[in-house]
Amino acid sequence: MSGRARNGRVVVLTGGVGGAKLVLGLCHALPAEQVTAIVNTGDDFTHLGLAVSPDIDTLLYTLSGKANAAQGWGREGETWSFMEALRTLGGKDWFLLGDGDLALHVVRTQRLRAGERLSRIIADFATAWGLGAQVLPMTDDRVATQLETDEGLLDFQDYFVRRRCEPRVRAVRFAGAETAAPGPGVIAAITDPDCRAILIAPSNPYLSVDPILAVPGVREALGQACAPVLAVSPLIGGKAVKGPTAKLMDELGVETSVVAIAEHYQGLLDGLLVDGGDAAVDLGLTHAFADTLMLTLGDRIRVAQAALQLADQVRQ
Ligand code: FO1
Repeated sequence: MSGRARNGRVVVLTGGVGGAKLVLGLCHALPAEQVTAIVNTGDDFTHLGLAVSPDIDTLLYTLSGKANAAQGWGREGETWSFMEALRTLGGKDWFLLGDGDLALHVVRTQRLRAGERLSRIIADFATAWGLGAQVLPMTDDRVATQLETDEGLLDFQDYFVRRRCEPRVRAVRFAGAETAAPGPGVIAAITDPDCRAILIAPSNPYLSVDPILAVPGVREALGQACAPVLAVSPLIGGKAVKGPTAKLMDELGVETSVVAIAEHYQGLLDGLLVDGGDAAVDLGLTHAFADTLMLTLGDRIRVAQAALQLADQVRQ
């Protein structure tokens, strides 16, 4: 492999909380300008008339040092006057919008209504907050993740936040995906000949990564990429760190194991970074082991470096 490629860009397909940790680690392991995050927008929805983009915002907050690390979403030091006032008026209060967070939604909504593209707006937010990394929405078109459940068809945030992932899921849909176009820069980033590695973040494969893969052209571009495609397993010792991954896998009739993760991404991957707790498995795929739990910044950098090392190994 050429030195040029080793120094090239790293592209990450990511959802919110877990993925943002890996992207932050990469921004410390490399010059942040070499990192491109292609972000799930299937969770986006309109709430109280405002356009909310949870995964993109989690990336923006995490990379700009504004994230509420304990919560995983929203801003550190947030205040909640808006929610308190909303409750006194009987407004919908199941989805918490902090006062500072609200600014992002208001500006995004106003600019979208004026006809601007989501990708342009997010690029401007990233510049305003001094981000080195590129944050690219998977699409500027509307793709809505929906869950077929025992309570009927639920929109993503209805299922995830309002119903706390309690309904049993039978299938996951990405409404609008068939006619969506990849966001500006998405295909170019994946097929860039100078790209060093394409990483699939340890985000929920079914809810956070699959919507990105459902955008026409993305899978094909991954198949044509010059760079190796690697995933970081979202499981640790056969369990999900946080969120509904294990419950969902169970409900979809998939064994909660790293083997199932490898099978899920079959045909896409050149390698898989697996947690050390999942060591005794035969994956039929190039893989490496690392402690993939990302509690501290040091952990995030370590996992990023382990993923890059595996990518460079696969390329040789
Ligand atoms: N997650 C929650 O569990 N409860 C909330 O009230 C909530 C509000 C919220 C507001 C803005 C935002 O950007 C994200 C928010 N999230 C909330 C997180 C989010 O809905 C999910 O974590 C993601 O969509 C899943 O990746």
